[in-house]
Amino acid sequence: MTSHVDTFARDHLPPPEAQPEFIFDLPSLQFPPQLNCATELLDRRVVEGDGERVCLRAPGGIDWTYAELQRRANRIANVLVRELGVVPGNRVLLRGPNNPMMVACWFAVMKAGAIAVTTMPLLRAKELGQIIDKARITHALCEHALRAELEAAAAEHPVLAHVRFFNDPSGQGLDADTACQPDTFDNVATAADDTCILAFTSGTTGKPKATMHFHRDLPASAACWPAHVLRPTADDVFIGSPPLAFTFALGGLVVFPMSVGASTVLLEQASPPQLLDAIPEFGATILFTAPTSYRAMAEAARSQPFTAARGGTLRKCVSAGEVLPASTRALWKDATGIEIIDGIGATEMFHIFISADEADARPGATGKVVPGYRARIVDDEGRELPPGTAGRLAVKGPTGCRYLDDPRQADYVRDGWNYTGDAYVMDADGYFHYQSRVDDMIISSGYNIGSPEVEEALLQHPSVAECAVIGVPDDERGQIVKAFVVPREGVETGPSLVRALQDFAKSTIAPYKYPRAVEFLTELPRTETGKLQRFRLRERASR
Ligand code: 3UK
Repeated sequence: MTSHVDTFARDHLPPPEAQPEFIFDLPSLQFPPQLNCATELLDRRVVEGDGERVCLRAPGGIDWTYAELQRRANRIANVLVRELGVVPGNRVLLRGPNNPMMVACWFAVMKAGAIAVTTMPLLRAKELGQIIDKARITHALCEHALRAELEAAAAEHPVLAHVRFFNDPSGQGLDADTACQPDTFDNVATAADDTCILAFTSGTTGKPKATMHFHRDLPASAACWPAHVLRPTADDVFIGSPPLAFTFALGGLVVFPMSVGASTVLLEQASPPQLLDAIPEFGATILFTAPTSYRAMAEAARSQPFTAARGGTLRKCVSAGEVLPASTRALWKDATGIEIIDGIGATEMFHIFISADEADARPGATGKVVPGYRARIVDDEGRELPPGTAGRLAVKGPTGCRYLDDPRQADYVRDGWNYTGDAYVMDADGYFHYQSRVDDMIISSGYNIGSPEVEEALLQHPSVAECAVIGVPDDERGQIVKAFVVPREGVETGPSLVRALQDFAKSTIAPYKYPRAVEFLTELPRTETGKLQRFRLRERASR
C-alpha cells in the first residue's frame, strides 16, 4: 500500500511491539487505506466549493484563498518533483517564520508524498545539522532571510544536496522557479499510514528526538479535540504565536482551521504586544498561545483594553504547552470576559488529548479526556490508581508516539500506553489536575511538592509578574523549594520583599511548601515555544 519509494521512515519505525495501541472507535475515525492529508485539507475544500474563501492572511495585505494556496502548493510540488528530483518518502526540511509561503511549501511536500521536517527559525547551523543527520534530509526549502545558518549546515552535511530559497526580495530562487510550473499537480496516492511529518520534540535536554506522524494522524487529530471541544466554524479567523515547527501550531493554525474551511492569520512575529495589535486588525476570533503570553497580554490589556466588548472580535482562546495557572485564567477573563480553553498536548501525540471547553473549564484543572482518547493515572509499575491520587499520566487514542530509530521509545510507550512524563491527579468527576513533570516533583523533608502549586500561590501576589519554582539540594531536608521571581515593573526587590512573598505563600498554601529561597530575575529562561527551562534554573542554582 505504501507510496514511499524511499523507505527510510518505514524502515525506522519502532517495532510493532514497541508502538502504542491505536484506537479508532469514533465513527469519524474510520480512514481508507489510501489517504493524502493535502487532498483532505486543501484540494477537497476547493472541490467542495470553498476555493474563493480566504484561507491564509498575513500582514502586508496578503490574502490567499483556498484556490490560491492550492495553485501555489501545486507549483512548488512541481518544482520539488521535476527540478529537484524529490521522490515519495524523501525528507524535506522547511525553515522560515510563520508565513503563507511556509504553508504552501508544507502542502507541496505533502502532495509530493515526501516528509516535511519543519524547523524552528532560531535554530543555528549546529542544531540544523543534527536534524539533517538524524532525519537524513536531502532537500530543503528555506526563507531567504534565514539562509545563512542553513547554508552553513548544508556545507557540513552533504546529504542535504538540494536547497531552494523563497521570499527572495529580488524574485529569484523558488519564487522564480515556480513561475514556469503548471498550476496543477496530481497528489501522490500515499497510504494512510505513510509518514508525512517528522516533528522534533522541544526536549530540553539530551539528543533531539523525532516523532513520526502519518497522513491519517492529521485528520484523526482534527476529528477529536477540535470537533468536540474547540468546535470552530467556517467563519472563524484563527491567529496565534507558536512557530509552525511546533505541532501545537501545525494543528492550531493550519490543520484545524482548514479542516472546517476557516481562515488563519500567520504572523512572523507574535510577541504579546504584536498579538494584541493583530487581533483587532484581522478580526481574529480564535487565539492559540501559551500561558505566559496570556498573562503578559492581560497585563497590557489593563492599560490598553481591546476595543468593542472587552474581548473585541475574539470568541475562543486556547492555552497549551505549559500548565495554565488559575490566576492567569482569572486575569484573562477579567481583561476580556473570555474563559480560556486549556489543553494538554504533546509532540508525541500530535495535539491535545485532555481539555475542557469554556463552559466546562475548572480553574486549576486541565480538563477531561478528549473524545477519541483514553487517559488514566498509574503508579510506577503501571497499575491504575484511584481518583484523588497523584501518579503518572498514561494516554492512548488514534495518535501516539513513534520515535524515529530511538531507544527512548521504551520510556514513552509501555504496555500500549503513552507516558507523557507528567504527574497528574484525576478527581472523582474525571478532571485531570496537573502536578508537575514527573522528574520535577520536589521532595522536601519527605513531602512531595509540585512546583505549579507554589508558583500559583506566588503569582497571586501583586509584586509578582512571573515566577518559577524548583527544588534545590539541601543537606538537611534533601531538597528545599526555591522560587525565581520576575517582579512587576517598578517593584523594589530586596530582603523585605523576600519575606513578604514567603509569608504570603505560607498564608495561601500549606506552610511547609513555602519557598525557603527566593531569587529575583528580570526574565525566566524559555524555549522558542514558550516553555520554561527548569533545567537552566537548576544549573543556575547549583553554581
Ligand atoms: C506540557 C502541559 C500542563 C506537558 C503541545 C499542545 O506542549 C506541547 O508539546 P511538547 O512536546 O510538550 C509536551 C509537554 O508539555 N504541557 C503541554 N500542555 C500542557 N502541561 N498543562 C498543559 N495544558 O508536560 C506535556 O507532556 O512541546 C501542546 C498541542 C501540541 C503540542 N505539541
